[in-house]
Amino acid sequence: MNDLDLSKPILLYGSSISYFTGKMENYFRVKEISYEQKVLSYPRFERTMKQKVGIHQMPAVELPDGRWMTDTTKMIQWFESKIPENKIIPEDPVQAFFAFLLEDWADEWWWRTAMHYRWHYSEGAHFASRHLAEELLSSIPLPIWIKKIFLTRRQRNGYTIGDGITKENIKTVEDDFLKLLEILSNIFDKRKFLFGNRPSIADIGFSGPFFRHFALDPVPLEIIRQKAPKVLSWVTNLWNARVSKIDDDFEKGIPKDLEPLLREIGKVYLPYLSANVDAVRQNKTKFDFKFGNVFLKNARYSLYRIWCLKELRDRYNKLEEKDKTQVEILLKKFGCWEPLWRDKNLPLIDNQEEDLPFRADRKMLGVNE
Ligand SMILES: N[C@@H](CCC(=O)N[C@@H](CS)C(=O)NCC(=O)O)C(=O)O
Repeated sequence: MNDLDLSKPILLYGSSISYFTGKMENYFRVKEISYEQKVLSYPRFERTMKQKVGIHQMPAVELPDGRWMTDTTKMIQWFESKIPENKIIPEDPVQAFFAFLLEDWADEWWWRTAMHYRWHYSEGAHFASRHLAEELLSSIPLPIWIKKIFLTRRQRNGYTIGDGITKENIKTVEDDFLKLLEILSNIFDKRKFLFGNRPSIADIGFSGPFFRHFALDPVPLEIIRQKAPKVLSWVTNLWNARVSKIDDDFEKGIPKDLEPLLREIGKVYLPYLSANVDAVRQNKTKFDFKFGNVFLKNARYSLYRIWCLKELRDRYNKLEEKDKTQVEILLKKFGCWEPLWRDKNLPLIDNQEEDLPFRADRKMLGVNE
């Protein structure tokens, strides 16, 4: 049933410097879905979201018929199912599997690095705390300097030092980012987007960390300008892309230069998801994770990311046999197969996230505050 009314704009509630709000904006733009970005200030936004979708996080979408939605991953899938033209999900199921894997990595792994560059460095923290204080906390009658201190502490305690980053491991977190830039530069040297000259769900995923964070916050922006200007072009290319006007198709199969990204997923991200499974099982809200160069101390556990792992597995399980064989061969080649299936019986709660995008059970990190 098509219950999407596009005759009126969709409302997108969120901050104009938010990771996931920026991701949703990139999606709406490339897909030419008209939307109006709106700010609801706190504490009203938090109250309204909890009432409408069960938890509070950014962004939220309000449909013209009054329904509210949350979670960019499931919202995008919902819009894609309602608007079959100009798809950003590749038709080739094997390609689609890997595009979703890249999207998940962009959403869940690069969040910490993005928060680090924004909140650890005073240039980033000054800019972002002032912006958020004025944008989101305007109805709270306190001086701006107090709001700035509050926001900076909240974000550091929640997402940087509170999520595994220490003085000792900052370098490994930053080296991880430099490696990402190198791999992406090599790709965008040859074509406009990850799977070809048209954007896919993988590009939309990466717009999360890049559009409102790495390509906006002073410290990472300068690094990108100096070391990876091609990546900056990709950010603008995506923002300007309109799928309806692009005739190019995706490249065939999995382009060879995506392999280093997929190998990183196998080496670091999937083992991290597995360490998170252990932590949730033992109800350890903080856990250490060490792999190769990456070393996190007291990272926050996440029930939401257990569900992300389940989603990746479900996506594989739903493939036709011939595609399964091909995906398995590729996952094995990239070192992703074993960590994807390492843990049996994931510690999910009953029916977790089954009502997304209209109702959510868990926030991205920790328990629901
Ligand atoms: N999986 C969610 C994640 C949304 C999310 O975590 N958004 C951040 C802001 S960009 C947030 O609202 N965090 C909640 C908080 O800081 O309390 C999505 O895809 O929409």
